[in-house]
Amino acid sequence: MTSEPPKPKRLLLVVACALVDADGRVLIAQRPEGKQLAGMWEFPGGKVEPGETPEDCLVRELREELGIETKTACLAPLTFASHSYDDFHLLMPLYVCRRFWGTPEPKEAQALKWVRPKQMRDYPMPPADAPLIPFLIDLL
Ligand code: 9L3
Ligand code: MG
Repeated sequence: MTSEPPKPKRLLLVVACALVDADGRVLIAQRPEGKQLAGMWEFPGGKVEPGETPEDCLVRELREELGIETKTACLAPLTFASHSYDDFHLLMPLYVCRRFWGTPEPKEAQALKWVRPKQMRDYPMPPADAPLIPFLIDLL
């Protein structure tokens, strides 16, 4: 009997952002109840929609989720997360943003926290986000 080859997984492109304040702290957001990975702390961001660049997507997501404005030129790519979930493979570039307008507010019922990169280890993060912490520790 021959076994079936593994089914190719759907590829999901999500973009995330390390928003950095004047003090070198980074904003993390807690995924709300009812969502996948509820309760975990993540870098804000979301799925790239058809026709969007990753930078366009982040400008939109930061506006929708946090009510802040930034510009694509204020987003610097830092590294790339890649994680295989059971049903899809997630590719997630991480950008750093130090210049934005407004004060982040939880527009989607998520809790928000400004933390130093080393403190992030105390917060449960999704498996795609956790490996990004050392990059922020080195950068900041
Ligand atoms: N995800 C992981 N880390 C992040 C973000 C923004 C998203 N920093 C994962 C969680 C979901 C998927 O990407 O599996 C889609 O995210 P959302 O649209 O549910 O926020
Ligand atoms: Mg999101």
